[in-house]
Amino acid sequence: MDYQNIKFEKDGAIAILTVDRPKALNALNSATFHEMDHALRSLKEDTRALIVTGGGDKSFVAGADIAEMSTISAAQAREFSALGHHVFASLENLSIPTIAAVNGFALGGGLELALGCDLIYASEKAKLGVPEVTLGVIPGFGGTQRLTRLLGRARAKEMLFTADRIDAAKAKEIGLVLEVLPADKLMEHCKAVAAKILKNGPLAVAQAKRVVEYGADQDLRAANELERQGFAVLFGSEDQREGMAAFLAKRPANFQGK
Ligand code: DAK
Repeated sequence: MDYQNIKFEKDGAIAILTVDRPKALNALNSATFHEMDHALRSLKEDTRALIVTGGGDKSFVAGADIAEMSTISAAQAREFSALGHHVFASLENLSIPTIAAVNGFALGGGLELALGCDLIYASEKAKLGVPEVTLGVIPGFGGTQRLTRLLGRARAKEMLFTADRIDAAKAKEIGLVLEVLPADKLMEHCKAVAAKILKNGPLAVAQAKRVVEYGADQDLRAANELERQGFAVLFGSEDQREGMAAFLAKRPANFQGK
């Protein structure tokens, strides 16, 4: 597929998906969602981490495309919402770690995109918010729920009700982003985090992601059962043998993801 709205590149084992419509501050229209869906489906086994960012120097993603949304019917809105939900769920369900490099505006659907990633890092220039109520709607791609799970009800409501655009420092203070970096160091930092993860057992990282994701929505007893299962499954892997043998032999582990 020839992409018009995204860039999809590889840097070793790291894939980089750039939403690239700088003229519209990388707003997400249906075509962009379809391209993202295609890109995520095309990921091969040699890709071990994914970084998502925005093209140009101003914006991560400034939301769903308001021009496209402005005239759609309720039925089309349901379709559009389903498409966004599908793409963000695909992102969330990837077994590899995903990192949002928030390089500028992350508003509405843009913040929802970042929330679909495992780790969020932001540039000092980033501005984050959910301004949907200023448009007479609410987030439609899972943002109300992911934001609440990440920040708790009160902070999520504050952001949703006020539509405030918060800066990166405030976003870090409330736990929305993990670290704030100078703009020109953001990608370097995200790649360094990915590289650190790549040294670890890929099956173990995937299990850690799975049990956190699925466990977070369950009670502690059920969630701990998930952990036990994940733990046990890894003892059937070559990586577990290799990781522990390497420790005992005082050498670095050579994980094969098997
Ligand atoms: N959609 C379409 N175009 C956008 C856009 C957006 N979200 N954001 C910016 N643009 C376009 C602008 O229209 C402008 O285009 P031209 O006029 O040059 O043709 C160009 O990008 C540059 O923007 P500005 O000239 O406005 O640039 P500024 O630096 O002055 O301002 C800004 C930057 C990010 C503060 C401003 O552009 C802005 O406020 N943008 C809108 C931010 C926003 O409200 N985002 C949330 C969108 S709502 C649902 C599904 C999804 C959703 C809800 C329901 N269902 C189906 C139920 C989600 C909704 C959203 O994400």
